[in-house]
Amino acid sequence: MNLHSTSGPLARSAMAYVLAGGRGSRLMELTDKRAKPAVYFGGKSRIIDFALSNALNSGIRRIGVATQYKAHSLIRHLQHGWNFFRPERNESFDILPASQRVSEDKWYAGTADAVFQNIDIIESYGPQFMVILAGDHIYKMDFEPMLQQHVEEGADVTVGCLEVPRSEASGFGVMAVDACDRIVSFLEKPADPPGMPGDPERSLASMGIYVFETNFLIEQLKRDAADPNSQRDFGRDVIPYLVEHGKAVAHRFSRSCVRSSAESEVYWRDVGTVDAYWEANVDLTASLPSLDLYDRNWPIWTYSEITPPAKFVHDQPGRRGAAICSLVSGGCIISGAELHRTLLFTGVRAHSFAKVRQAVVLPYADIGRNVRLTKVVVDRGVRIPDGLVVGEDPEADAARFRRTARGVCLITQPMIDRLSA
Ligand code: ADQ
Ligand code: ADP
Repeated sequence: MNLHSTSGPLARSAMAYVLAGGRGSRLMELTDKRAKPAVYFGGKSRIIDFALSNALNSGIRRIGVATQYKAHSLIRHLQHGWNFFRPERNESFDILPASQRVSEDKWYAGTADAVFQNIDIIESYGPQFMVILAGDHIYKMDFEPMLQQHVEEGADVTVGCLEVPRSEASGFGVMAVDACDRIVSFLEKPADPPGMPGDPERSLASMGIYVFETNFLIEQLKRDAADPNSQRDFGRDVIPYLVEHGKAVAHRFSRSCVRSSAESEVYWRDVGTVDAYWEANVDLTASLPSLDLYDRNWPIWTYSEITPPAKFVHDQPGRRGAAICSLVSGGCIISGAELHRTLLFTGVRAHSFAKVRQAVVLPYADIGRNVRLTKVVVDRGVRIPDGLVVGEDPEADAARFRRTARGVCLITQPMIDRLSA
């Protein structure tokens, strides 16, 4: 087939396949009940909404989401928020739980297997390209230029990549490229990651984003499945194989990948730890955050509950309902409480005389009277009892809550229940 004959945006003939099965165990109790892609982010969304919105905003109209670990909350969110695709317009949105489709006793072994087990569904739609995405990163990216590069280069696989400090690179697939950005080596999570030529303290890391021509991908997945030594993983098996035996090309994540945004730097975050999660959320309260959620040209689609507007009550000395440098979602009532650099998700209540600083408060939490919170993440629906103080005594915090090395406290309802037990 002559790929160059493809006309119009390539995204329209692509299917995005979002891998959303991993737990994200470094988020600790935040992922006790939900998979990482279902974790709330940014006041109104969940983490997976970023990858899905990127696909949609890029022009992709076929999407599959492979789920596995604790998928209930994720599946409910997808059903509520992402059910507007219409088959009569050649659109589709499929939730693909590991459901023993191929073999009776197996979940998805690795990320490649999570695609392999649904080959029949992919073939039934017949997309020309597959864009494989991870469902657990916060970023904005237009996939059309990546698809174009894939076709122009005649690549077997195109891998999205970005530069990271070498000290952090051992959590990634790390690659070396030639002068034309062809990948010449790929090491999955190397203990001692190689630096870049001319910049030894930085490494070129895979974003876990891959573009393939569909028929070629299916061929490779079948080959991989027949290899008894394979762990059935893109990063461990499929990509290293193609670097050695085929043509793998790096697509650099850069400003040109962010079609219509005024961001001064490219934004990509893993938010894989409580610290990173807290920081990325609190960063949004900055006067000019590096992630622009207000860009109407690149909306982050999500399921949003119908709520009344946020309400602020009381204006007396010591009892002002106020939020400074904060994000407050619909349905919140701030009654005589003061918020500073804080992000409230839907339906949070904050009661009189409470002082809340640098807090990320998930939906329907309730912050009692006289509570003082600093540097916290409060899980969904947690009822913080009157007078509780968190963030002022590291030892007391560590004994009662999940306190990180950077001094952020994660507060869940079982932790609160234990206080009075
Ligand atoms: P990791 O993110 O560590 O590295 P992995 O744990 O396989 O790789 O997760 C990739 C994505 O697939 C995640 O979104 C996860 O939720 C999902 N996933 C994991 N196992 C799954 C399964 N069995 N079924 C369905 N979904 C599953 C990868 C690459 C690295 C690259 C980093 C970038 O392997 O090379 O550098 O992503 O973050
Ligand atoms: P506190 O007394 O600690 O400030 P309350 O729970 O008593 O907190 O709530 C106080 C204020 O919040 C009420 O006086 C009212 O203004 C507002 N409020 C609470 N619930 C509602 C509601 N359902 N609709 C509108 N306003 C409400």
